[in-house]
Amino acid sequence: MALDVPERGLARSQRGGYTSRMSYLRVARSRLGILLALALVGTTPSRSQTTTNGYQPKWWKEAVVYQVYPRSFKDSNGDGIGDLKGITAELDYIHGIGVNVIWLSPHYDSPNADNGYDIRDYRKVMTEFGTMGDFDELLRGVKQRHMRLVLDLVVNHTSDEHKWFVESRKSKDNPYRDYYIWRPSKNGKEPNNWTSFFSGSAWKLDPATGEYYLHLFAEKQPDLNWDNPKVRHEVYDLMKFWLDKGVDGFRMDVIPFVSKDQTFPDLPKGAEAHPEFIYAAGPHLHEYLQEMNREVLSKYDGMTVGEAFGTTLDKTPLLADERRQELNMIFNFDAVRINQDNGHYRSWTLPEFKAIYTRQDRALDVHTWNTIFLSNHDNPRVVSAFGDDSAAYRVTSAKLLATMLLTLKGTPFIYQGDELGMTNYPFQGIEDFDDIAVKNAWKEYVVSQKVSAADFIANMRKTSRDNARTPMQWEASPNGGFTTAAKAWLAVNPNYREINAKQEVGDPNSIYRYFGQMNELRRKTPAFVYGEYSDLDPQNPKVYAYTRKLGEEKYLIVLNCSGEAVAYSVPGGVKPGQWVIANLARTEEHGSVLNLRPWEARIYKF
Ligand code: TEU
Ligand code: CA
Repeated sequence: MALDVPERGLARSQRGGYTSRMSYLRVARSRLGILLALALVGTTPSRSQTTTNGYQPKWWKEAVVYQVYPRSFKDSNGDGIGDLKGITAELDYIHGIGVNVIWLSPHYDSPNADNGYDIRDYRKVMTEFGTMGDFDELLRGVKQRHMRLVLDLVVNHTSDEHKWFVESRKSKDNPYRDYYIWRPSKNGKEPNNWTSFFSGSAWKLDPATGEYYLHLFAEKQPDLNWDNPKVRHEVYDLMKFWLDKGVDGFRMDVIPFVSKDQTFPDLPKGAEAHPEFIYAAGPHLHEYLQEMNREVLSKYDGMTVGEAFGTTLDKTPLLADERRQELNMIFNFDAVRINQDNGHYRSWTLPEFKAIYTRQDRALDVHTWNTIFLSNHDNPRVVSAFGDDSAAYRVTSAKLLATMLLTLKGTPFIYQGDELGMTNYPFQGIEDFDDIAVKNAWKEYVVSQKVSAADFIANMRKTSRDNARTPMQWEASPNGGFTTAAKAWLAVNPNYREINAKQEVGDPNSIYRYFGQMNELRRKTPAFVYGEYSDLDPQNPKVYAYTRKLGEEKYLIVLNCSGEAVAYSVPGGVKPGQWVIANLARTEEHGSVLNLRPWEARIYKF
């Protein structure tokens, strides 16, 4: 039934800004809508929603999300590992960035083969992170500050220590056998040539029954069999368990991979380098997501964002067009991975980068919402990858990236530490890394294929996920104030003496404070959320200049994405009084030429 997405969480979404002005009306309208729809069962319900620039307003379209990677956020008990109490203690710090949603990377019981993305018990908190009581306290603290909490839903696979898998591997007739994907060998080898993202075959021979199980990630992350309805209902139940506690939705880990072609053909020739495009194209994906929506999501006012690795832009509406009732939005990898191909660093140009956002804008209509992100726990630090992390330009370029992130079209995601301008880590050798992806790749490339260790490390210094996983830098004390232990689980970046939260919270010119200003500006500027996007100068190799227009309001965002001064001509010019914000001291310029300093970002309003 084409009932509008339930608005019953609206009472919670009245956070000021332009949402609140409309919310009474919307509550009234949605109740009326339900009555009307009930009265009109069998006829086509009419949709008389107020739209903004064609978009249906939703709280999650207007939100700014902050991702917390609990292991590296803050250690409260001196064991060297971040924990839930540590997050609760710093909620004011997070609130001070001006964000309104927190996405928590996995906090569930896990043996940590992949830092919590290998779950042993979906209803238990990881012992190192605390207790369910600590979780409830965190959730309360988030709500008290009028923020929302979104969890990581990792259900393409579990840990091999999950009780389902412990049972499943015991025998071919175990009741849990069909919870996972088991196949006999083919001609004495693996069932097909699928590869794992963490090196080697995606199949592992299990001695107990002499069959192979599928694992698209680590051996300790067996893939669940979503074609088994019991598995799907287990997932729906655990989702309800957390939603009923009051969490506000999910980020869904590699969600397009859940449906597999159970005939398991080999990867076609040419597809081997990027198997994600095959893995994301399973036959029942949309059927399962629509079922999940019907059974769970449609009953809550949560938000969902699918990590859609392997989903091409043309397929995005299949997952996120609101009329299809699957997910609210997805992460598209084109921008964040512009600088690497399959883990290998590649150089890129600004016109290539800008073209991605224009393509996204053209491919997605008013029914499909987008996300904007340039970093997370799987990618290098944003300022190192997209800005300039040298002493001269780190602060300015990090602020430029904040300006961009918060004014492009889509819900922005900020990764912890990026609000401080934290940088990549100066890795020297393999012993500096923790990530299973790096360790397995070392065995594959350096040990087996004799790739030079120096080349391997040089590449990982630019691309490794551990760059983003080093602990948060809270202050200038040992270990950056992350822990009182002698050693953190992963070394703190030695630049913590200059780059840390204590310094930045107290400095009105810091990156942290600039994020706060930009978020405040965004909150009162619907044009940055719903406004039309237009790239003014796609071929310019140094300047990214675009407009966001909503009704009579038009904003110009000019970003000098280079370390050189650039004289940039604005069509029509700018006048005194049109300046809104900049990442460097304001210069009184008007006329048609803007003299932009290196990494300068400015916003004007027309
Ligand atoms: O990531 C999956 C993913 O698509 C990649 O970013 C992947 O991490 C990378 O290609 C490997 O080098 C998700 C999680 O975000 C990641 O942390 C997990 O390791 C992975 O799924 C498995 O759960
Ligand atoms: Ca701890």
